[in-house]
Amino acid sequence: MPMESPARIASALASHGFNASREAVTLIAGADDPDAALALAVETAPDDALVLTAEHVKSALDRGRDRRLADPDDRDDAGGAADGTADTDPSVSGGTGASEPGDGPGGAPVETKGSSGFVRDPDTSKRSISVARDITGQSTGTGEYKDFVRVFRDRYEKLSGQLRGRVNHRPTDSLRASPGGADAGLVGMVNDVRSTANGHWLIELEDTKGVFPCLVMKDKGIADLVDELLLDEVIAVDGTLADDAGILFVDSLHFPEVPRTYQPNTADRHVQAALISDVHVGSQEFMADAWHRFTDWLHTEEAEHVEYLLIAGDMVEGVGVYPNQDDELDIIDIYEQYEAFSEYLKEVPGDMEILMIPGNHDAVRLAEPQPGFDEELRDIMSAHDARIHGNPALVDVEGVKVLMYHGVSLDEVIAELPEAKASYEEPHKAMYQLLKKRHVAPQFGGKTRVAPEEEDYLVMEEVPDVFHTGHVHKLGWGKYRRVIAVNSGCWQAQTDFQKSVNIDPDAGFAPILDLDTLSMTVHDFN
Ligand code: D5M
Ligand code: FE
Ligand code: ZN
Repeated sequence: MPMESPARIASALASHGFNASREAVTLIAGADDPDAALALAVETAPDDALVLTAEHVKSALDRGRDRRLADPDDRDDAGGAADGTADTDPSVSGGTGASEPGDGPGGAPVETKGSSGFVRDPDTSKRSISVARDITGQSTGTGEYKDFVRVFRDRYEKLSGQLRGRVNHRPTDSLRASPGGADAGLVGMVNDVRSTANGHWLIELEDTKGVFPCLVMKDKGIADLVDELLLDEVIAVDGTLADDAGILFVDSLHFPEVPRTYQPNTADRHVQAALISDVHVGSQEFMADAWHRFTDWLHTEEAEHVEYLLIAGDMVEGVGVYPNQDDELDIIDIYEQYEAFSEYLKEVPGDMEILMIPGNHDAVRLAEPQPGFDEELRDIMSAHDARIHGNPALVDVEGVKVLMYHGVSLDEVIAELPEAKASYEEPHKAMYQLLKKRHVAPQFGGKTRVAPEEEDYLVMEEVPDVFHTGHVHKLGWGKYRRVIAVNSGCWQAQTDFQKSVNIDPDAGFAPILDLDTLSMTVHDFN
């Protein structure tokens, strides 16, 4: 990779202990001899500077030029290429100059020109980013039975609140005491779904008073909806009680849903966010080159408005996540993995806001909601001052509500539902199901581990404007009732395990979201 690559420059500066501003990197990249410019900037920056600014670079380059003018013998170590001599610092990698064919041998003065003549200057005063709800620091659950009861009650309360208007709910105990043949509604948590010998469906719904059997006849035209049911989700049904009031014949079935009339929020100015996930640093399959191309691109004019980077989990490959994972590790120590990740993060322009949540490969508890990284890991990743939150997290970015969730439950949704409703090829459709159920991980006890907390953090109390997940390593996006669902792919090439089960990952893509229009473009860095 040529020395003038912004990612290389940022990482070289980082190795000298500097976090650099985007303009500083651009100035160095645009110098005729970026390597020399970098050395000069490092040499002349104040000892106590944590961030290398454009001012530092400019004054370093000015000094370098003055020195060159004053003392011709000194020219080689101060941007020597500017005078067209062939024997400038041979340590500059081969790409220098070759990637800027328009410059000609005479070159422009070193101090002003960015690569592609562009200097970024974001107006950071307009930025706003905050997290509404996050388990980090709030975890109280001890894993006792009563904690599970409490979290399920909370789930039921929150979601039944969303469903109450839909049916004329009566608690299961009062249903049982009702006259046979009466119309009745029930809001309940799905306890069991099974098909009967005659091809009908028996759904057991549970509320705080008990369990009640509900029968969906195969000719009712709602069998399609039964296909979508997951255990432990909360739904509402309407129908007629049997003569002995012992069972409810279902006429209609309702999910909590995103209202059809939902109008998403948008930002007040043209600004963009890159939504990525599953970086998997530490894996032999981590695609460093694609990552460099991505971070280089972030320094270009085309990415001028990309001011936020949201990462939905799996920063590192982790250790002991899956059987035999060690064979595919490039870095075997978990802390060293985070240190390496932190270095890659430093390639991202210094002025960008980064927010990240953990995934199942990260060094936090596996059960969801997952708290954000502990102090030790935060320290390791502190250079870029990234915001670290739990999984899931509801993030407000300039008014746009982005629900970030790593996505382990997607494996479950895809395994349980028919292919047309949820598949690895179209991960966004599995996300639509979660939006419909207003819960990021409805089914308990399967692939998704759930930690019982004071309340159910996994309920979508608010409708998000954007739902951002990862985990399945497939790129897919679409709109569900005006809500954008995007699964952002990964930065890890196919692993042996994935080969063995035919998972063909979408690696090296960066979905870019316009926060003012909520439109998406995907950039390919392969
Ligand atoms: O998981 C990436 C995807 O691959 C996700 O759909 C789970 C699946 N996966 C990967 N490795 C395994 C193993 N060993 N068993 C079961 N499922 C697996 P990620 O967790 O991001 O690596
Ligand atoms: Fe992953
Ligand atoms: Zn994952």
